[in-house]
Amino acid sequence: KKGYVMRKCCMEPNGKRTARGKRSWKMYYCTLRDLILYLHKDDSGFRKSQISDSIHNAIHIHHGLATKATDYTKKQHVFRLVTADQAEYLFQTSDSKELDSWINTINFV
Ligand code: I3P
Repeated sequence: KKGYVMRKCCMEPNGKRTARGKRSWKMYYCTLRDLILYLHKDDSGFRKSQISDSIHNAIHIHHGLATKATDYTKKQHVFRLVTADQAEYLFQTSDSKELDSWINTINFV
């Protein structure tokens, strides 16, 4: 699965709250491949110029869990992803269909 999403970092991979200044929403082109969510700057995806960024922003979803972020009311169509290493992210998708599709893909991949 692929597509544009907005992402907010909430917790770092150690379970510590993401620091002020690093908590803003950013747009990425997201690719799910081999249990890894790659966040690219744009849809040129795995092109050479982007590979280091893609790897730097990679999120391992094995033993992670995606759920609708019903407690987050500032934006619509948002899900929360908690990873095995206790990182936590919010992702905003374009509509409710995309929201369900991302959640199901991440949880049942
Ligand atoms: C964050 C940014 C986020 C905001 C977050 C801020 O500032 O304004 O949009 O989250 O609030 O810390 P920065 O860009 O300096 O990291 P919301 O959009 O959800 O309000 P938070 O610290 O309460 O998560």
